Amino acid sequence: MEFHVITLFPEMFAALDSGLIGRARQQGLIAIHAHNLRDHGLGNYRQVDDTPYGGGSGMVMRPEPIAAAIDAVTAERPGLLKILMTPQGERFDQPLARELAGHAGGLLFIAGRYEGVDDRIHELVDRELSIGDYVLSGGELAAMVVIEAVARLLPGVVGNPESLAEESFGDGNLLEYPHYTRPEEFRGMRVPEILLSGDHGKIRAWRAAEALRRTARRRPELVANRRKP
Ligand code: 9D3
Repeated sequence: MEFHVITLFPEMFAALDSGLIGRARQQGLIAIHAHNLRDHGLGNYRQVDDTPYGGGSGMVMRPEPIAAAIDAVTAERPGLLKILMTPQGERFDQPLARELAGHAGGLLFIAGRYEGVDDRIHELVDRELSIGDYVLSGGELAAMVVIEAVARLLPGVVGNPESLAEESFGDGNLLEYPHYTRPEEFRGMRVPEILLSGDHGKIRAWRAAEALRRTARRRPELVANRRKP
């Protein structure tokens, strides 16, 4: 799948050269292209922002450079789903990641800076997404979060498909059971005896109970909204 981003900071996307996503790029399973919005800036100063009509603090991104960048990217790739990253967008979650992973035509993200984009840009995009209720300096990190969450769901990106199926939010909507590895005792803390017992039926039941117990404690809303198996 192709991921495209329109941004004033294309160099930030080098962060996706590492790890699982970097390997998926090397293997040709995904491609990530960051397009510099400045290339479509206006005039000798390549202006991309301006003062808000009606007054107020901060700057607003002008619509023409964003529209020109969208047109340039989509001209050769008409199938891209256009996604504006904005604090006012729909909250991104795992079901939405799965939905976006099914969009074979690829994804185009618009990452804003300053106080936001001219409101008329909303007409040019298909979706608007937020990654959560906290203030970032721009949409770049948010776009990277979505790219990573979507890319891991694509065939071949995660080597062992079982680890995908077992992940939190992947099916039962609960947090994961606790994991342990060597040593059996670490700073006085023992690995739960049942995990050393070799009784896989009991282990499975213990893990299910632990997952439910810690989810109820830490994220009670996940238990309340649980999809029944
Ligand atoms: C001081 C102005 N802010 C009031 C809360 C508005 C504002 C505008 C632009 C706040 C943040 C931003 C930049 N953020 C994003 O572009 C963004 C974002 C975010 O900040 N949080 C969660 N998801 C996203 S997606 C894009």
